[in-house]
Amino acid sequence: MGVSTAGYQIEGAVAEGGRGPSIWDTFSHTPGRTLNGDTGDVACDHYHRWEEDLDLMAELGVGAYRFSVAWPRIQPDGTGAPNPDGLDFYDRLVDGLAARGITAVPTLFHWDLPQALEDRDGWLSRETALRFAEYAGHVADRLGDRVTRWITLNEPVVHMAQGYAWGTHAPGRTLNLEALPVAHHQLLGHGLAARQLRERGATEVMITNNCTPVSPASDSEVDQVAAMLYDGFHNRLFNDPVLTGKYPEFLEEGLAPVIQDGDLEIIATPLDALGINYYNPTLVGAPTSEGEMFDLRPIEGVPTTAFGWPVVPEGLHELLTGLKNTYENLPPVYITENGCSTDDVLDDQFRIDYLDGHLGAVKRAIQDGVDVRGYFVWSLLDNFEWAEGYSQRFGLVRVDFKTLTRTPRASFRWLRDALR
Ligand code: IFM
Repeated sequence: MGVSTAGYQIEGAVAEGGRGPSIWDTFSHTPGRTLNGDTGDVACDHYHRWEEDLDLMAELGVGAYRFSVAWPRIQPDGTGAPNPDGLDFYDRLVDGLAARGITAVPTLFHWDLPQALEDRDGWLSRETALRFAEYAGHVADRLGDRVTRWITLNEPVVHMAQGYAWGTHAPGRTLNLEALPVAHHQLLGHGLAARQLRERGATEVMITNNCTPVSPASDSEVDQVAAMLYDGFHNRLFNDPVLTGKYPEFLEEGLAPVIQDGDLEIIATPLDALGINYYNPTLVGAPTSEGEMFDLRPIEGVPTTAFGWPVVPEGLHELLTGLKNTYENLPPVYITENGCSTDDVLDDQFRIDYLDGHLGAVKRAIQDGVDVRGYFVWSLLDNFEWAEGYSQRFGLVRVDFKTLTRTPRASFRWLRDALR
């Protein structure tokens, strides 16, 4: 059991320790991009308060901490020699975790691409995949003597869709289907980085995919086709190539221009585990307007989180057993994120019920034969929720964003007691 966070969402200190600008600095400082113009400039100030945050984890009693390394701290321009101050920060963090008996599980890319790389076309360019592998090597050179479990990318589907197709996240491009190369280049970066990590002693390398079980809104053929397309773009575009070395057939033509010989072998470098982020299932119907491929429908009759996301614990059981049935060679699975946003309250019974329900779903999946090795709550702290700024509170621990005071919620005590 662990907790999960991400660099830009909690660290702050964007101009300290030699850090270079990331696409999220640029995006969040562009008027109109984030709710209330919120930025990650200070966030939870974890960069300075990391010891307090590690103490909270120790009190909670978790065995693992999934955090992300900010690429712009390690390579301010996205290339070249690593910045020692940046590496030092994560070095101290890893030592601090070890001192508290907590396993470090770093994610190497959680969306904060160095702006200098975006200026050279970001993940639309194959070059970024090569740079990512180089960066992974630098981080593993420093941390690989203590870290053996690594995550390459976080939710490449969200980065592609929101960042490059729809423009609702950094870098804010609106390329629609022209964003497809971003999928391939991220996956290539994953495969290349996995090899760098292995060469440096990593024993558990995984990618974290955001997955959702997809259902058609009705039995009609048009709804079923729409659901198949959505499943293809959201789930299979990222799971198939890493687990089977092939893209879904209907996407092969669109991806062909950027695929080079040998790429799929690199992408399918065997995984030691698959990271899954699950939040909710998706109900899909046929498009209602021209130019669309599908229409996402509300799921009626279930509670919704503060974000408006439907709460369906059974969806996690369905997802896990579905993965096992689909992929013969499914490696062990970690739930690398699961959690909910709630109102700004300390007595968050809603979160307790959410976590309890989802842990029950994981237990049933294990009983049904899925090899689930771990579960990370999203998130330890309230944090910068991307385009939604500070409006969505996901933390077991409340953060007062004026004073930066941390206050454990009822869910923190519930989990602590359960873990004891
Ligand atoms: O906050 C995000 C996280 O960065 C990626 N997965 C989903 C979370 C909640 O939206």
